[in-house]
Amino acid sequence: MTRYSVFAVAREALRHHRGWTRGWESPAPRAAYDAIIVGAGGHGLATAYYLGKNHGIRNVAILEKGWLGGGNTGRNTTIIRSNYLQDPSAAIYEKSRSLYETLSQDLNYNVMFSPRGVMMLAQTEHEVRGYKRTAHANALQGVATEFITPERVKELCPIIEIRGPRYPVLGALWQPRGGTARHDAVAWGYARACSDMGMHVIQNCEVTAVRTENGRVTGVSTTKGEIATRKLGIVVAGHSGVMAERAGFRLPIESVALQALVSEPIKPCMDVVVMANTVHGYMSQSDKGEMVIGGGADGYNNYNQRGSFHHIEETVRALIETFPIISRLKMLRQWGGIVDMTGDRSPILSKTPVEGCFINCGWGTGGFKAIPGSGWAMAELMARGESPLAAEFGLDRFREGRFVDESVAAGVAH
Ligand code: FAD
Ligand code: PYC
Repeated sequence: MTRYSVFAVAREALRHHRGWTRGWESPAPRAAYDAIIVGAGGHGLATAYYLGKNHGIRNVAILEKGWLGGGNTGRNTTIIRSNYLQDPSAAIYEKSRSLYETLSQDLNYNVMFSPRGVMMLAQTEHEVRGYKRTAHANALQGVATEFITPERVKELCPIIEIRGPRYPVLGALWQPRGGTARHDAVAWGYARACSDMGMHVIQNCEVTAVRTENGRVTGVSTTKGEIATRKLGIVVAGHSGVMAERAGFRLPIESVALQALVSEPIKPCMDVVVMANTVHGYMSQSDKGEMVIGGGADGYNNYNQRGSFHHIEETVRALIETFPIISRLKMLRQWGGIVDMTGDRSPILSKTPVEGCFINCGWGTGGFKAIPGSGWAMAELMARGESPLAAEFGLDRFREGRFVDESVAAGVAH
């Protein structure tokens, strides 16, 4: 390789990086696509990727009203785990976690998957019983988790005060292969892979209406014009109710802002992820050294994609009891994202009353971890009309009372 070509490679790498982080230019939409996905968050992009990779459907557009990953995918606290209670949940979340293990190689894009281990602290007898039950269920499902003692908690995370005055640590549900990944890289990696397959990722393109004829989808109206399709996937998280209304049906979904904040960077002090659901806070340390902290959802339904002051106080106050060393940390930023909540805290991956129109939503406070598995299942559902991973997550379960209750595993108070 000559000196010049080394520079050319470096220049190309830089251009590529910039392209995917800032100046990505959206192609003009075609008149028609074999499939359209609404929403370029992780779930929409992963759906498109597996439509192409697993089912050979590549004449696909992903339409995004804002920018790539600008919704919850770029706002979440990146916790990945599969320690759910019910069999259908364990199946889809564990499929997802296992796809994360090799996602960087698969996409040829470093998503910084870090299986550092996730622990959910038990700080009441009720939680001890609940988490032991989950550990037993996980053993039957083939998901590697265990219930560990307070002493083991301290060994794994020395900064935890296990003898707190109000809520001592009584044990924890530990998943050693749980962890984190870089959220925006997940969106960028899937988007680049979709684009490499010839798909169109089109930003600043809001879908304003769903067009139908005789109960069947025929296309969408967008801020960039009319586009025809006979297969439509709605994957818009906190705006699912709004989009469903535009398609002419209703969803059992509530939208609410979920809060998070991040501290100034400090030296490495914690190399696991800890969730403390009784006091309600969770924390991990980013590669830059910031403490990434999550709080609860706002106490009222809303579409306000922004932080709220009282959550900083509540969340930090709760966490200081369990992590006294953070008491003098300065907080740098806070934000919120609009999550889509179902009554049983499980997702919806489903056909809809409009033929050819499919919906993927209801991941609520916990869908980042599910992106690869959800995309895999949604693509199968759209391509073949059914998917074993999605079978129990249809809309009909709300009518038939077949709920998949995951209110404990959801992990976040709401
Ligand atoms: P999004 O990323 O929100 O993407 C939907 C996209 O649709 C958006 O980009 C939006 O602009 C677009 N859109 C909406 N309407 C239209 C329209 N009409 N036309 C075109 N585009 C449209 N999950 C975890 O597993 N672990 C965590 O630690 C975690 N922490 C969280 C912390 C916070 C603060 C928040 C807010 C969420 C957290 N979550 C977590 C949940 C997780 O972020 C979401 O479940 C997941 O990101 C949802 O992804 P998505 O692709 O469905 O949605
Ligand atoms: O689902 O693990 C999770 C989670 C953590 C914080 C928000 N959601």
